[in-house]
Amino acid sequence: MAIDKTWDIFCKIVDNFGDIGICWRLAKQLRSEHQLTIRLYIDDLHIANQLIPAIDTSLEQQSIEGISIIAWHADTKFQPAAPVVIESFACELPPNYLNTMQPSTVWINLDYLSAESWVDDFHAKSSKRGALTRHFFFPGFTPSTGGLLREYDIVKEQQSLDKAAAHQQDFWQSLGLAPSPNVKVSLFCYPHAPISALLSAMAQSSLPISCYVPASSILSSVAEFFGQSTLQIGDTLTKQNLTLHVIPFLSQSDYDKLLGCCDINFVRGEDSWIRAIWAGKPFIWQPYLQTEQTHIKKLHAFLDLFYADCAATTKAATFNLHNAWLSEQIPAGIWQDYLSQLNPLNAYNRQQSNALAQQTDLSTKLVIFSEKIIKNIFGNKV
Ligand code: TRH
Repeated sequence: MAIDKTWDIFCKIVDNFGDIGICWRLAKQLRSEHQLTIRLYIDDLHIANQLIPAIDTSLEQQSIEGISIIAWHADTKFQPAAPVVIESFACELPPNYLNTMQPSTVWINLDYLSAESWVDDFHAKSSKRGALTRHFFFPGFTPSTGGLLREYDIVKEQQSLDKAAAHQQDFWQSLGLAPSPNVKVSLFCYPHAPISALLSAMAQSSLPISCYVPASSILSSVAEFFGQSTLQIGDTLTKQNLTLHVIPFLSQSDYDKLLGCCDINFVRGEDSWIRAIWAGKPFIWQPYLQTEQTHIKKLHAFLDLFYADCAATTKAATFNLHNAWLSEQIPAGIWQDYLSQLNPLNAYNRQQSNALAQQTDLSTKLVIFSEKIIKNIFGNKV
């Protein structure tokens, strides 16, 4: 029996860029590293366009970087389901597509990432829906989960960027900036974070800080801190020991470079969080706000797992800054303590990045998982 290596991925953009950010990376990796044919259904091409600038929002179907991108709306005429279907983040497959699925279709719900211990038990469970079976695939940090989204060479690339001053210089120049000798901080966060308190702590730092802010919904808070009504891409502002640069919203690969070129990365949600891990630099993660303090549980589960073997002083400085970032205040002392731990944190995060990169990555696990199910159904006929 010939194997059809087509996979369908469904992406519903709830808000922000995480859903499409993850689906786009996954689609590209499944194609380039696993030679699969990918049809990516996206429900909001306009938001996707900000992350994938090559998208023509007027087209129903188009091919970008070898991925077939299809507009998903109420009138979409679906082709028969591919042998493997990824429903990202429980986005609910449309009924007229579900009708084309067979009992043998491998239907995988790709869930959100969490470091909580329950993930190990829930990963790879399944439930029946009529004649169909829906499998629950949970990304995670331990070998018994679905793993982390990681391209084959990303860690190596980030580490060589770290050693190559000339490549870093090229990157800064591409943004119209000179390389800075200061402590370099990238800032990507939700608008409810205590942004003004952080900038104020940076301004009072004992070390000079260069902060890089990709254009996003936080610019009005940043403008307010500097007493401006608006900010433009390309603006540079200074206050005491802080110099802040407003940079464009970058391509995903340039954003990776920004993370690799900075000394501290403030990241959020899911995808930028994972990228900060692969950058191997100290980072502060702001989880996506959820009800019932779920995001705080998620943050603490991650900090406990990731920093389990970290020296007590370094760990305390890291936990304190994360907790302050979730609150309304960042006392200057907490920021200063964190700065004093940059060297040990750098070494520790690099080591953790290397250790996690030894585990099988999420796309490979998805492929192994689906092949196993197909073998169970068809036996040696495939
Ligand atoms: O945008 P987010 O807040 O996405 C969130 C989370 O994924 C959350 O879990 C989910 O529930 C919610 O969406 C719906 O943060 P995240 O996940 O980091 O996604 C941002 C994407 O934007 C990521 O792919 C990196 C990318 N990015 C760039 O490409 N260029 C940039 O300049 C920046 C700042 C980000």
